[in-house]
Amino acid sequence: MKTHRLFVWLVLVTVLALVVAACAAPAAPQAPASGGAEEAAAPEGGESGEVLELNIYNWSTYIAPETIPRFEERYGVKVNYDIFDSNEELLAKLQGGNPGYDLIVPSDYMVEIMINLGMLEELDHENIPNIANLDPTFQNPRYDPGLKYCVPYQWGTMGIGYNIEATGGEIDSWWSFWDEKYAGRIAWLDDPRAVMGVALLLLGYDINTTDPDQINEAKELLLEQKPLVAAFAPDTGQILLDEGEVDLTMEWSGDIFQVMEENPAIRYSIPKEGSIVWTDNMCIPKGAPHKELAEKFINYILEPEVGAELSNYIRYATPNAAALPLINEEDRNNPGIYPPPEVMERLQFVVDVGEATVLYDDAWTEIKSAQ
Ligand code: N2P
Repeated sequence: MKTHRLFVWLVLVTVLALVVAACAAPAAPQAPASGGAEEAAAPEGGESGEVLELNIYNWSTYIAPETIPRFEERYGVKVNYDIFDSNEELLAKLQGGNPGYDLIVPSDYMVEIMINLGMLEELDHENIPNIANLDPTFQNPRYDPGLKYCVPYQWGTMGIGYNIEATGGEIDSWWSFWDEKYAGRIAWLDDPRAVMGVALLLLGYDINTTDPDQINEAKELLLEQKPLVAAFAPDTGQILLDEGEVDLTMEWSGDIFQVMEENPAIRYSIPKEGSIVWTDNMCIPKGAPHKELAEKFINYILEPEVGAELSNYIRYATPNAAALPLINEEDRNNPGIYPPPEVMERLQFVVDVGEATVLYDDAWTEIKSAQ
């Protein structure tokens, strides 16, 4: 009896200790779904010899299956990998303080915003010699001159993914999103600057306008079209399309090419009115616990074989000139992945619009909440 009570008491104390430990622990990023290397050779130990961890926060569908396990194995570290669906979500997650991430992947205009808010660490280029592998066009971007804070990861376009069996022909215009024939079969990306950018393009305005009247007109155009919309997809339009939930979706290039591999009815088009081109970047947020390891990871991604394997799997374009010869020929010659100059001419980059951001956010809230 006495032994039994002692046992119960020990169990209670242990449970209590576990609960207290769980509550005290900071919200740690989750382990990657891809799993980690079990037998890590020569671990990059911390001061007390424990295995170092790298906490990555990246977009969904944006890594190859081998990328993380090989890094873990090579450096004897463990990678925790979380995902986000939009630049705005990434900003919101970090704005109240870095919850422990070492590496994040914002797009161009978000890099600009984060630099201005003092949210990024400067990179030590000595730890990233493979920067030399980048194509010269990516070595000095407008949003981060001299790559002081970030290094390009992938680039691509935004366009229309569609099911050609449902449309009965090619789609080459954003106006098809206003075609009643697709009522309830259309998805936008849940991305304020991208969707407002399309409406501004159609009105003949700059996608980065700060003019309140033009932003208002773009909002009205989208409100008119709202009854036809099935969803504002959080970076999941390709799934809705693949599963037959919608016939047209706005999406990032590679996400559509990924589902096309299994579904021959799916197509991707960069509309004739123009669209958005973007570069996503590897950056280290202020307060990152493992800055040097993050720089090792950046350097690793810039290895030609690693970079090519990544792009060949996720089907976005590589900024890495040394990786380009290793890109599958089919993708290298695909105008949807590497658009020819005449298509590039009608593409624009989103830039930080400073105080006008609030006008976009307000318009977006109104559009999404309209019935
Ligand atoms: C991947 C999204 C690519 C990022 N799902 C677009 N900037």
